[in-house]
Amino acid sequence: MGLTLAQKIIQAHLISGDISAVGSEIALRIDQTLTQDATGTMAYLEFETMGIDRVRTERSVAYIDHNTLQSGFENADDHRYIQSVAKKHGIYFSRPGNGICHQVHLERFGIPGKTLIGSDSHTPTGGGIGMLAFGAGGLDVAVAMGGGAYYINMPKMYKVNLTGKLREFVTAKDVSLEILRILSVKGGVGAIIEWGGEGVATLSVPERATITNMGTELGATTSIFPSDEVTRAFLKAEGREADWVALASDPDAVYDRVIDIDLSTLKPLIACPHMPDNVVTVESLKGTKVDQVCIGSCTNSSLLDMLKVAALLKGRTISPEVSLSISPGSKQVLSMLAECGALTDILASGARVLECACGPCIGMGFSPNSAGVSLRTFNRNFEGRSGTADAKVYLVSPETAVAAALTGEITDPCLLGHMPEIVFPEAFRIDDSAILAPADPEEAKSLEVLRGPNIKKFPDSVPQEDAIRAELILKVGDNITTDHIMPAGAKILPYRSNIPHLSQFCFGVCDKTFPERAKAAGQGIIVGGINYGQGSSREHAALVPMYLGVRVVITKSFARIHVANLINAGIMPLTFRDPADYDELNQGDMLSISNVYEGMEHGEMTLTDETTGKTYPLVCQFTDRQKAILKAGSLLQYTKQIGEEN
Ligand code: MIC
Ligand code: SF4
Repeated sequence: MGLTLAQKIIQAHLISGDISAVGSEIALRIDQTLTQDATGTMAYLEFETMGIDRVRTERSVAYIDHNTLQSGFENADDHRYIQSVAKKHGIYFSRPGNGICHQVHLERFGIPGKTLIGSDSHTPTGGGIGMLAFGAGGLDVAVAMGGGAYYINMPKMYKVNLTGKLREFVTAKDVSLEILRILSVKGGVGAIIEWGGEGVATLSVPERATITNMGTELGATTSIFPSDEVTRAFLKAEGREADWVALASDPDAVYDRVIDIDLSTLKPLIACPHMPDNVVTVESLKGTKVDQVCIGSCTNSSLLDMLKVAALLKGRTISPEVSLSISPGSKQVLSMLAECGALTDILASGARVLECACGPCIGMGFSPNSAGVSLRTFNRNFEGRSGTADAKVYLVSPETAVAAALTGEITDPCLLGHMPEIVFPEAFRIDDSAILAPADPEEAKSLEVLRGPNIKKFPDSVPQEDAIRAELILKVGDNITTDHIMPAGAKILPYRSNIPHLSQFCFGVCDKTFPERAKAAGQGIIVGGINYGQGSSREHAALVPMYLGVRVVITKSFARIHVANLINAGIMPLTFRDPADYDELNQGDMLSISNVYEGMEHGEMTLTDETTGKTYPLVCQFTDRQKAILKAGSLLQYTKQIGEEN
């Protein structure tokens, strides 16, 4: 039986496990890692605790892209810390302003067939050039930098079979929104999505990267495209043709599910507030008044996207009612826009050009007006993420974004006439001056790591005991995102290395009293619905609840990266055997679980609600490694224990 492309790369990197046993734990050798600043500080603090001098990967890169406002000393200190730690330990450092991690990694470092993990959930962007790239918690990235394996459950294999060719004004973003419409934000859970079929050859690398990037919103483990002549041309334009290899699945590869999409039948689509899968046609919302339009983010900030935007804006002026921001994805993109004059066309239209960074996507400025309607080419429109609690954020393609910026209302971009022809350059402008190489091992020994006062000690974790008795301190519904659990934004992001300060904002979107109540309770249990912890990879969504005394989270189901982060932080994730039991529990109830260790072995525990006297079966499927991590209190403690034993 033939193998899928992902199975081939997994096979070539397999340290332990069985690729034919779907759902079982496998361990992978990791070739490359990336971090960004919002998760990076914590990841490097964790790496330092492991006491390893130099990274053991083929390539590790630290990017500064999320938190570039430097509204106080905190960001600047974190950046200096990351720069110094990178130099000392063999990690490349991409300076603030050089671009968004996923865009720059694709341009300068990604290699087809290699494995990559990144402390950012959109790391699967690398799948656009045939990398097997996963988003992970900071601690998992720290372990991989130290040469340790990356553990996942062997995913199912889905294939999206593309036929036809996109029509004018229908884009890769619309393909992403179409698959979200079909599968929903939990439809990819436990699966790797491979894009194949004759339609693949019609998509450029940036378009493929838009699609693999948004595979994250499906909850997929990752997404991947084959590496073909299109990939080769892209790498050649980056001066890296030598990194190219041809990669494809075997013709007789077997998939668990095949979804057919005929590209020629798609229409411009739009995701409505507040979920990326809330998708309808642009046409169906035509005439809706728009206050703000933002173009950029790791999903849609490539040179191709920006050239299209510039061509559509050329000679036109945006509506006086709309504020338009454009953030090119990298210094390469911005300088090429400047060189060919496209930047002038963008500026002449009335747009505001922002730094090459995440910016508004993570709520770093550009929050909409009260109850404002914001059309964004981003990948997430979770409630409150923009920084304005009552804003209505819609996700669209760059073309649809321009149409709204020009007319002041949601408009089908097809009404803009014809798409001007875009001449795509054969060679990109290569300038790596903002990527700093690490010191050589000899020089590194004498280098000092620079720490600012905002960097607080990593919080102590507590080993899971054999019996738990704690109050149900918070009950939440379905699809709770890590943006709900640990919000980001301009006011909070500077404190990503300061867990005590961050903790004041935990679950602020759902219940502002949570941090105080959790502290007062001493220890607590959270109950949630389906797909708990979807979205960002931020391990802060586990570390902060851990700091606030959360010992157990019981849900109907969890998102993949978050469940790993909970275990890494020593919080036990459990699920209801019967999802209907969720309805029986009330916030404030006193809950208990006894015989925890025995339950871990049998995969089942019993929850007693002492307030009502009722009992409920809970399910747990921990591997031996996960049980050991929970008993040790955290992955860090466990790694230390193993180190001491060896
Ligand atoms: C996001 O898009 O939510 C982020 C910010 O990039 C996160 C990482 C973080 O919270 O730092 C992600 O996607 O993992
Ligand atoms: Fe940055 Fe937004 Fe991409 Fe996250 S989704 S990496 S915040 S651009």
